[in-house]
Amino acid sequence: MTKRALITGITGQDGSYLAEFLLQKGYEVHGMVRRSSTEGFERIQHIRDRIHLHQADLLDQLSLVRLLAEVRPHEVYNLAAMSFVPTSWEQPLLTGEFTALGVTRMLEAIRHVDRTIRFYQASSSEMFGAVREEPQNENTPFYPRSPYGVAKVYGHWITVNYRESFGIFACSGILFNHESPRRGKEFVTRKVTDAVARIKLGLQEKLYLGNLDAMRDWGFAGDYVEAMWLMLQQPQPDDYVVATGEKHSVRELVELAFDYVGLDWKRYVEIDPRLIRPAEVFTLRGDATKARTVLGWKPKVTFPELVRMMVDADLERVRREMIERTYRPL
Ligand code: NDP
Ligand code: GDR
Repeated sequence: MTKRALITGITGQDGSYLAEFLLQKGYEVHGMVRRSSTEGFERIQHIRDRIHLHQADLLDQLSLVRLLAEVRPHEVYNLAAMSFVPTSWEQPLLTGEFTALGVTRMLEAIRHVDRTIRFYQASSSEMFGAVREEPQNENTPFYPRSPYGVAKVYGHWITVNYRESFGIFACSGILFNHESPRRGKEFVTRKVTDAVARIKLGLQEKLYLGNLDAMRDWGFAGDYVEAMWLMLQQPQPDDYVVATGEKHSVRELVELAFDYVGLDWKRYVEIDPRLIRPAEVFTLRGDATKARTVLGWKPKVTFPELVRMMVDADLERVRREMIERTYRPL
């Protein structure tokens, strides 16, 4: 029997990698997209003819009920969210509606349409925020530091609650930062690798950053989507931390990326105080022992490999764009 999966947030970084992964596993892949006057399907363009896209919205309860009734998925991966932390201070209510209450809407749809659907919730290490314990595991208390983090804590607990209240196979994956050449350019890793490529090729002079001392546990997105899938294949639903167990500072990231192309970062990087957050998450490092022992999951790409992969991809893309601009017909 062909398994059907529904992915919300399929146009995002993780959604695109997960869609590829599930196609490889032989799934029929459905994606939920919100209506926009300009379609943003770049990350899934290459698999566009192999997936099924449906319009619905996490803000619209009935649209979710209709979608589940139509697709009848075996698995739902809820990846859609307002995922950029600084924007959550600018739009705290929308962040709550979407990133927090949106989870309840999807769980309600499952409860009413088909309780046998397996559900994955994209929870985040941002829920740990300012907690002092390190490394953080599934039992570490939450101390979120942004409206985004607070919304994710709600999403996490409502997932646990629907599992305990209604017996829904609902899992919360507490994923630490994961990056790739498909990462949005507003996130620090991609902002750095894009700037390194543009500076190297003479298109940019400076890179403005915020807190260089912030430390994160950075992994590769392609590795992390496998953990999402593994969670839904277990005999029992549960929650898992997914991380590399290593942390690095933004300064190390910058140094590594500039070094790789033979540039001295100190000549190009400036601090812009406007990029310092109202409340910072200074350091995060995950303990993925449970994912390793129960799911048999482990990360494959190391931090230096990840940075080099992203710089290489940005160099190639920027070069291609330069050639396209030069040879564009008049
Ligand atoms: P992206 O920002 O790349 O993708 C987010 C997706 O959600 C996009 O498909 C986007 O659709 C949709 N979306 C965003 N904002 C809204 C909104 N206001 N209304 C409707 N749809 C919206 O995120 P990632 O792929 O990196 O992350 C996937 C999920 O995992 C998110 O829930 C994120 O919070 C969570 N997460 C991510 C981590 C990471 O390091 N990447 C770590 C831990 C958790 P559209 O194309 O229409 O904008
Ligand atoms: P984060 O990722 O907030 O951890 O959330 P981001 O890459 O935005 O920031 C990481 C750290 O870098 C510091 N920083 C900067 N960040 C950005 N974006 N731009 C800068 O110029 C800059 N300078 C320094 C930040 O202060 C921060 O400490 C990501 C998102 O994907 C969330 O959706 C996800 O839940 C978490 O990772 C885990």
